[in-house]
Amino acid sequence: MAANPSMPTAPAAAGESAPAARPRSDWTVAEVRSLYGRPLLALLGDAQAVHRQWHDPTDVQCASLLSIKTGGCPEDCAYCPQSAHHGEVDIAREGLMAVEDVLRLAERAREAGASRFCMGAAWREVRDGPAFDRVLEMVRGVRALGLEACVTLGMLNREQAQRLAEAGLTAYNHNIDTSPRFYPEIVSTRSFDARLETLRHVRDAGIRICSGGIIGMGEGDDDRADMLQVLASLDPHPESVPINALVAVPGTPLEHRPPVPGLEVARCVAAARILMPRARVRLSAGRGTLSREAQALCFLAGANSIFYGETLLTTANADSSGDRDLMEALGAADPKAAAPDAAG
Ligand code: SAM
Ligand code: DTB
Ligand code: SF4
Repeated sequence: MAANPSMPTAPAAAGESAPAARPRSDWTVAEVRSLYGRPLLALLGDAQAVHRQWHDPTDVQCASLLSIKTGGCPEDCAYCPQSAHHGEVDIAREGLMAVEDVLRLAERAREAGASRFCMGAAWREVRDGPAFDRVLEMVRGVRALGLEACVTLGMLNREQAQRLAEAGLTAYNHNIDTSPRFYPEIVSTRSFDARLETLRHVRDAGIRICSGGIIGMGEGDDDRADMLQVLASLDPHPESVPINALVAVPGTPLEHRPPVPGLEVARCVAAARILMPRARVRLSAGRGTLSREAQALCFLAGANSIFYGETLLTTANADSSGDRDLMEALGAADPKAAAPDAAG
């Protein structure tokens, strides 16, 4: 069937029961580039319609982030302050945190209104042993607090994904970061395909996928479109899609990149919403430099999750009291009243 750029769904296959339509996973590069380049007002309008069809527009999930192992990472990701390759970055390296300390912070995040707790480690990959066992303990503890648990630990093999699933992990964050074409300009120590392989292990273990990327690293609109095309080709789609605007950290090779204009973030969010209608699209890093109005536009474009709390992993996040004011001004539902997510 000929594809309509503003039609995110394919008709149900013969014999398939309701819902009558399922999201498409067969978007071509040309289709997505054309969608991405549409006039902004038309794109935003369609994204808003798709968003209202699949989601309660007042529902914005608050996720809290914690760096459980900081700095000294052997990978050379150009954007990342935690890479050991960027010796000029002012960062305090920290070993893996104790389980009790993590759970205390998770409890505090829950009291502040977070429903998901995400833990990040500056590892290239998971290695079996006491450190991984400790992370599994953290996952069990976070789940026991009634929170969704997400971790981002680098590459995983099949068995490690299975062990995370058995510990009750809700989602695994592993970003593809950018387009396959631009990727080698940003990371040289691992391949784009290796990212996809870890995502397959996560999916096969029955864990939800959180995967997105970063804009503002010097890529073009076609790279942004191609990144979304890869994500939207995963079948099923990632349950959550973080859209990060680069936080240009002094001492990293990307330190002089200018901030991404709010309208460009909104365009990327809108395209992600149309391509992956069921996903939680998370307005992630870089939100702190967006105006309230630009953020409101991103929520209208279909963003329905934020990182909430004073810090991201190592950099400052948007101010929490400002976030509470913003949510109130927008009429978003009180996150403290929200039930754990059914899908994202
Ligand atoms: N080491 C693991 C990995 O790379 O998968 C997990 C931690 S890593 C810090 C998690 C993600 O944070 C990266 O994939 C990247 O998309 C995002 N990130 C890191 N530094 C960033 C920055 N300066 N600005 C925006 N996003 C960033
Ligand atoms: C994601 O996509 N963004 C978060 C989370 N997943 C792990 C990380 C953002 C990191 C921003 C830079 C920092 O604070 O170190
Ligand atoms: Fe390491 Fe992850 Fe940072 Fe890359 S993004 S340097 S893998 S912590």
